[in-house]
Amino acid sequence: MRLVLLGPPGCGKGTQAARLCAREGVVHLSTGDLLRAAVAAGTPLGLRAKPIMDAGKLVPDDLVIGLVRERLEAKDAAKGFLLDGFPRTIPQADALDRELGRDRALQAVVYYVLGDEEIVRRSLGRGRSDDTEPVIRERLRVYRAQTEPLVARYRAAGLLAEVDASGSMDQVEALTKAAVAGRTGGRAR
Ligand code: B4P
Repeated sequence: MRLVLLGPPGCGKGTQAARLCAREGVVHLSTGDLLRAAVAAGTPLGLRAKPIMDAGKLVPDDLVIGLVRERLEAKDAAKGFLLDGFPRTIPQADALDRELGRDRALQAVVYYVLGDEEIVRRSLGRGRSDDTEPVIRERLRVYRAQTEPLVARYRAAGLLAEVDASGSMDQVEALTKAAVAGRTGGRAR
């Protein structure tokens, strides 16, 4: 299984990624989780990332690309991976294509569709320090400008599997499972 989960911030990518990885036993690579861990540990990367994340902006591409490259080159990622929250920009997508090459090319990009008001509602309920309403709305603005162009790119590549993210967690999980199985020939590996 070599997947990307794409969608607006707060649509539930992280929630579904955790469920999929637990079921399939593949590496779950969440750039948001890696960055929050760096912030909590007070590393140089974390110190740079914190004010950017708190403002609802994207951390610079070179920092995030370095994190992902290191993780994808680890041995356990050879049997499969699920990228949650990466790529988020065109340069990140270009770097990912270069890193994977033809041998490990992506099998599918699951694209979660959810309206802004439900995103605001869910994110406020999450209670993270970067989840105030102005920051959530800024993240949505940044998403439209910098991440949404990836939808057309992956659609043109025949990789996009669209999933309605408005239902319950279990409903979205069932839709995700069906979308992924269709792309990977039955079993999602
Ligand atoms: P992320 O950690 O990726 O988080 P997110 O996009 O905000 O949320 P996600 O979509 O995973 O939603 P979740 O499951 O939590 O990014 C955080 C920040 O890190 C970014 O703003 C950025 O600054 C930085 N960053 C990360 N990756 C980067 C990159 N590649 N480049 C640059 N910067 C980067 O779900 C949200 C809430 O909804 C939860 O409370 C959940 O319980 C609930 N929920 C989920 N599914 C639900 C459902 N079906 N019904 C009801 N509630 C649901």
